[in-house]
Amino acid sequence: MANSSAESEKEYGAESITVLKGLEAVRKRPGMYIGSTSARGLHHLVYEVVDNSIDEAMAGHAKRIFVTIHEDNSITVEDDGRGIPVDVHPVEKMPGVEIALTVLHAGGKFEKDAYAVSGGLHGVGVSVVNALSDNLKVWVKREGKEHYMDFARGTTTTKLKVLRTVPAKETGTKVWFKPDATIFQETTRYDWTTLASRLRELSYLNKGIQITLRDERPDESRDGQPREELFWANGGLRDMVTFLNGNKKPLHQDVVYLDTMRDGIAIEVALQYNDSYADTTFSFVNNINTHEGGTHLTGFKSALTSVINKYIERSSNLNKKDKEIRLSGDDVREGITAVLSVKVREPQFEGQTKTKLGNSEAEGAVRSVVNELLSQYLDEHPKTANAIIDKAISAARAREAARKARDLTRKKSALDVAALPGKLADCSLSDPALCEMYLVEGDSAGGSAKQGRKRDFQAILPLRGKIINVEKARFDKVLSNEEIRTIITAIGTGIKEEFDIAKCRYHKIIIMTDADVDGAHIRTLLLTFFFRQMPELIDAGFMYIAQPPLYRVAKGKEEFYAYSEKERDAYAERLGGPEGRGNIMIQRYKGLGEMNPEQLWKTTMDPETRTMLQVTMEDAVLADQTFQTLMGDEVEPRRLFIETNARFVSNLDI
Ligand code: 0RA
Repeated sequence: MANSSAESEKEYGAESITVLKGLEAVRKRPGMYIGSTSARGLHHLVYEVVDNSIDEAMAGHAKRIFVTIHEDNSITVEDDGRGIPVDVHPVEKMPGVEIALTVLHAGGKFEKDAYAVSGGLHGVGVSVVNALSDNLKVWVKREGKEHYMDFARGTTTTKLKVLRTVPAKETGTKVWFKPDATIFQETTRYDWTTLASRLRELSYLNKGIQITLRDERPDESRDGQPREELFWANGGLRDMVTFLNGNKKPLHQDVVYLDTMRDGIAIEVALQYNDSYADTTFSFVNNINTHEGGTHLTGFKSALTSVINKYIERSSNLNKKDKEIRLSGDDVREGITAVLSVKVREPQFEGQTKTKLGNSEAEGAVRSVVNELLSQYLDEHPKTANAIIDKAISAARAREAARKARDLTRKKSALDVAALPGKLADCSLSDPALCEMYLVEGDSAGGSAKQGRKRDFQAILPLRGKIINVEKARFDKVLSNEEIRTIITAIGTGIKEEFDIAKCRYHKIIIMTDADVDGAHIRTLLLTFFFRQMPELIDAGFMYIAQPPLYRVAKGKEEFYAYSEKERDAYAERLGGPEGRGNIMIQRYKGLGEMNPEQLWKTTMDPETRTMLQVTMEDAVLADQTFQTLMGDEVEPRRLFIETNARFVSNLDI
């Protein structure tokens, strides 16, 4: 039975009023605490609970974590740590476990180990999960007893009690929760792949921890057997690099690996070069993917460039010409797959998405560690060192040759906004926050879009030529592609070193392609380009995918547009009514070109009624894999992907 608020006030005094206020705030503005109430926020609840178990494991007290998705999409997270404290807190006058689950930002109320660092992007604590759950139950095994409590929407429903005695060495915490469907209105369904990717990533970032994910929801393909996967990386980031290079050809067998402490910062680096031209570097701070980089990454990059240049200087087996070469950062990162993870006590996150490390001390610490240990590694592994410098030198040569061949001034002016491409039908407003640009496949659809658009805020850029596959070409070649240059120019940000998001001319860049295989291919090429060359646009939430309808269902003057077969059938049913289907016309759109301007506006471009997918960087590791799957030479995974839709795209109604 839930305590009435009057009753709990009497029992707990003033503290509980603060508690109620805190959790009320969470329920009122959940987005402030978990980012959003979409699928992303729903999954965030699990990460928030798991982060606590990871903290306990990072402090050396837990080894195993079990995450279970139950049939009703409720979740259990269990660990074998010390157990959340159950003794009554002298100031709060509540058991520790109750504080953790009902007081916002309760973390500081506990004595933490001297070297403990906390993960979690928002780091808001489990009380937020409690507030956003219909019910939450917690079991704590500690000091030879199993304790229990439960809650409803954040308020205590069963106060702490002892269930049974257990052997003293048996300790741990188990949390079960069922997300509140009135908060998570979009969906309460957990996605295996989303959870698995993050748990896999956490296992790489915290070597030795065993994380098991189990799915108890029925699935015919498994014949009633629950799906289960264990994530356990004894090699830490080494295993992550091997995983990331899975579809690529490594240039050396070993994964270069460093793992040490410096100035109170735990620093771990793994890297391996492959024969591609892409730079696949990921950086993390306290288990959070720092998409925007920061001081730690700056330290890593500058040390990498310097170490490789110095290695060349002192190499005896290089000719004079090679010895004189100066490698740039781009040269030494061509074909690299690298992961950098640091753990700092008080991270300062900055930037658009708060995924850029600001702590200045991290730069020097990472730089000096990489300088020392990477030089030493290369000296001790000459075969690996040679493979790396060969790659970097050939990158430098290619770049130099391309630079000489290119008319630099022409390139510069071509990317200047002053020289806006003629085929761009620009909008008349100039405030980027109001403006959107459609990248439209083909001239005929481009024509319809131009006529159908609202020209004050909608710009149209028809794409007709081939878009280059950026996975398989050096940057210079990418830039020489006519369509790519047009896109860069129209967006206005510039690219690479010159990239400046403040110059972005549209805050919505919408890819609009046909709903067929060619369309999916073009969309993927474009996404690969943006992911590789302008990830900041994805981070900023500027990238979208248009959703044109697949069917028009009409009878007389009544018409509906359907975005799936299910919808089509439902509309047909509705139009048909109890009298039968009569003269219902069903038209299947094979391409955007089959719609007239008015239809295109109504179904796909009108902000009042359209549905778009927002492209997110939620899981860059997975996105990179996805791009590789798509762009690699294997046909079957590509076909499968196109059929099952883009993993890195999350649903969003605009
Ligand atoms: C603070 C202190 C102690 C344990 C924990 C927090 C803890 C929290 C969670 C949340 C999920 N699993 C957890 N495991 C441990 C223990 C302090 C001590 O025993 O001295």
